[in-house]
Amino acid sequence: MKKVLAIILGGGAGTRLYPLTKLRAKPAVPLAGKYRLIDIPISNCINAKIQKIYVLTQFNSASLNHHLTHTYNFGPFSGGFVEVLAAQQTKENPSWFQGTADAVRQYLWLFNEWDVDEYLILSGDHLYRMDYDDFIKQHRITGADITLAVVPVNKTRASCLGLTKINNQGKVIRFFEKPSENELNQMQCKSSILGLSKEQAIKKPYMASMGIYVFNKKVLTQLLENNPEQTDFGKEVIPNAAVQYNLQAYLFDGYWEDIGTVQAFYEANLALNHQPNPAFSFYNEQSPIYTHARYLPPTKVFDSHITKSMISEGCIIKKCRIHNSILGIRSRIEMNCHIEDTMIMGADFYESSTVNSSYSSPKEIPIGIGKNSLIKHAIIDKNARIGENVIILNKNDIQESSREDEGFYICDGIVVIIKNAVIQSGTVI
Ligand code: ADQ
Ligand code: ADP
Repeated sequence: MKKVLAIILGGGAGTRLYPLTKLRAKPAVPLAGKYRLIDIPISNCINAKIQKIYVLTQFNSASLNHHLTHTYNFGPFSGGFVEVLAAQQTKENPSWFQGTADAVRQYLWLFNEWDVDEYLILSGDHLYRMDYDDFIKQHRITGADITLAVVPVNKTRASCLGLTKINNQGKVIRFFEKPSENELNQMQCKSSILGLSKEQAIKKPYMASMGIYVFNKKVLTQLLENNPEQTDFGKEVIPNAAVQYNLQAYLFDGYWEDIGTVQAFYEANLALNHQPNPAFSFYNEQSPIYTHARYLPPTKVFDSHITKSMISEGCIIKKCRIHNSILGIRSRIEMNCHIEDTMIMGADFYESSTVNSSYSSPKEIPIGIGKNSLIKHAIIDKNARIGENVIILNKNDIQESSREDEGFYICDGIVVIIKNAVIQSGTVI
């Protein structure tokens, strides 16, 4: 795997995950209480012994750099690295990345300096565990120019993804990005071709692209240099490559979720609490998910009732009821709170005890959740200061609302309290 260079697409403008991307690049969005989105593809790479990793992002946020430099150190003799490449203006390219393929094209000069055989192109906002080693081995065995990972899906999911039509040899002969109803009818596959069982093939007759590709180095270079007008892999590069090149499909049959929208992100996080077998598990010693090792103290819980929840390190929880929720690192929950179906991302630091004991002025609301508060169906971003007796449950059942100056948004009916926001005592949302 020394001959593979991984390129992670870290996100465009970040609008679909806004306001979680207000103060950070998408790859740095916290996940499951103690991880960041970027930890998923990077861990999959490390577990497959791929150690040359670039992350392409639209803006180079401090939290992303901080996280990567403090987390991924391969040592001086391994040749491994994780580096962020942000979109930059040059004479030739006066604009930001125009799309996924354009993002890769703008740094092709750098990628081509590496003596590698393949580029592994990955998305930065997916939750899955995949053996890239097996993926690349299949690419080499079949002698493909490009291999794309595909998952079987049903009709509902199919229209939001790129769909493939595969022949008996596993070759992709057509590709439609997010097909219309008409196009969808032409894209049903005999899914059993790639080794799916008959029942699965009937339930999920479409083979969707996961937006994950292995390209032979020369092929990607030709495709991007010869077609400068093509700026997106799914919309342009892959559909055209299916006509000209040997494009193979690699079947992935595990859990895979694109968590690039607020709703998908919220649901995938809370699904981690599912019992007995959550669809995705962080408890896998063979292929662990890595993150920043923080040396935080154990969580302290006093007289609380906590069910079906994940509590990260360094939290302080007093006399509360918590159900189906995730508490991120350094979360602080004061007395008599009731928290349900909620993701609390925690805090980047601890405050001194003087701040914590004082509620005398609005500025002094401490980080965390103040006493007697009720929070349901919400995301509370890092370092938020929620006062006492606050109620957050989307009382008017609003689907979308932007109240940034009041410290929150409502996205798909989920209240999202912005990072560093201050919510005054007694507020009802
Ligand atoms: P989408 O997810 O809709 O479809 P896109 O929005 O282009 O495609 O995002 C792909 C990945 O690239 C995401 O991780 C995104 O954050 C990142 N990205 C987007 N624009 C970027 C930019 N300008 N710079 C850097 N990174 C950027 C794609 C495929 C479909 C496939 C789905 C699977 O096009 O065929 O089915 O992924 O989720
Ligand atoms: P994480 O634990 O989320 O991986 P860190 O705890 O290392 O990250 O810090 C996250 C960010 O918070 C860093 O950018 C750091 O500089 C910032 N930070 C740490 N302590 C404080 C503080 N007391 N006040 C403000 N920002 C802080």
